[in-house]
Amino acid sequence: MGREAERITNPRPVMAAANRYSAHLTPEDRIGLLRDMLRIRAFEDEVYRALLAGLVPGTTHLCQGHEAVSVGVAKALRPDDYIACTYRGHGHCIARGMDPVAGFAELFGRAAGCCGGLGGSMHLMDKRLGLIGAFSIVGAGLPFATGAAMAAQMDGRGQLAVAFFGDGAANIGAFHEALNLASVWKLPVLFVCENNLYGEYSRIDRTTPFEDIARRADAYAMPGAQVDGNDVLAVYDTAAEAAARARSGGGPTLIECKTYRQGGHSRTDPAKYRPKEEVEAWLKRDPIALFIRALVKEGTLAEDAAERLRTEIRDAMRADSKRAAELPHPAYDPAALAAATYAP
Ligand SMILES: Cc1ncc(C[n+]2csc(CCOP(=O)(O)OP(=O)(O)O)c2C)c(N)n1
Ligand SMILES: [Mg+2]
Repeated sequence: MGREAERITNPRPVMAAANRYSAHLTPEDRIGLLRDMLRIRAFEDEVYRALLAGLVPGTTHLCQGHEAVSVGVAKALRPDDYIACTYRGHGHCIARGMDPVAGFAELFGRAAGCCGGLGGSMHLMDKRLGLIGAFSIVGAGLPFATGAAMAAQMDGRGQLAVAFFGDGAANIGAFHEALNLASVWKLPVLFVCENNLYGEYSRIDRTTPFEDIARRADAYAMPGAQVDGNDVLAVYDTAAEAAARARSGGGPTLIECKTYRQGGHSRTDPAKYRPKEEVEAWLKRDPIALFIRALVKEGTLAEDAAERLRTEIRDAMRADSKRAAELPHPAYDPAALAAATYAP
């Protein structure tokens, strides 16, 4: 069998350990990854506090527990790459460099928000950062990322697009259409599934015939990678390899990151539908604690330095949130806005 025929009939899983891109990261790079994960955690913790204080109109979907996915993938990207994310997208935006004040202001409905305060928690975006959209319709970001990848291919400058989505989205038609087209046209796109085992309040085994979303790559003749989504270096290795392939014309990759949301689905959901043992097992694998332990063990970081960093970042995030809450609301006339929006 020729190599191409073998590739089509037997797409190889990309193993995170096969290419140790992370071996080339400097100690400063590694501390930077930790810092970014801590910033996402602190941002989300602060959003929760603000929600309880009545500062967030609408809903929120927080990502505590998913930080290694956002940060590991972001590290593999160039500044001119594109990202489409979901309603659980704060972490992707912070990892990409969004100013937390612009994020908080958006959530609080203030004019200085990244969308002028009119989008809210589920719609953080910033074209200057390549954040082309956050989608509250499950699966809707995949065709957008595929379209951006098509534009990138036509421009020929080696850019790529990333679509972040959940395990539930892998059962939506748009997932299949996007993967199919991206494979046929060899588009430079990374389909990054954050498999946290739940779609809203339903466990994956009630909605999906198998738990390994990466297996679906076979149906679209693309490599399917499966990675520990709580291991930031493993995520980076996998994303960097898929990015190199995409940039050199090798087409898309489906990357499944096994992870877990530490809180409920949205707002104040207590998530009582999850088995206690399952929650405890995943909390023991907190991605930030795991990485701190690894950094301390390899001698890159002293234990007390990690705690100091955590406190420093938390305090800075609190100050940013406080600042955002003092900013003005957009000066718009709701009647004029409605007329402009709904007029034929
Ligand atoms: C097309 C569509 N169907 C249903 C919903 C309601 N809904 C919102 S979030 C969600 C769960 C999606 O789960 P998953 O893709 O695993 O992402 P997660 O929330 O776990 O990050 C559902 C069904 C929706 N927003 N869009
Ligand atoms: Mg899910």
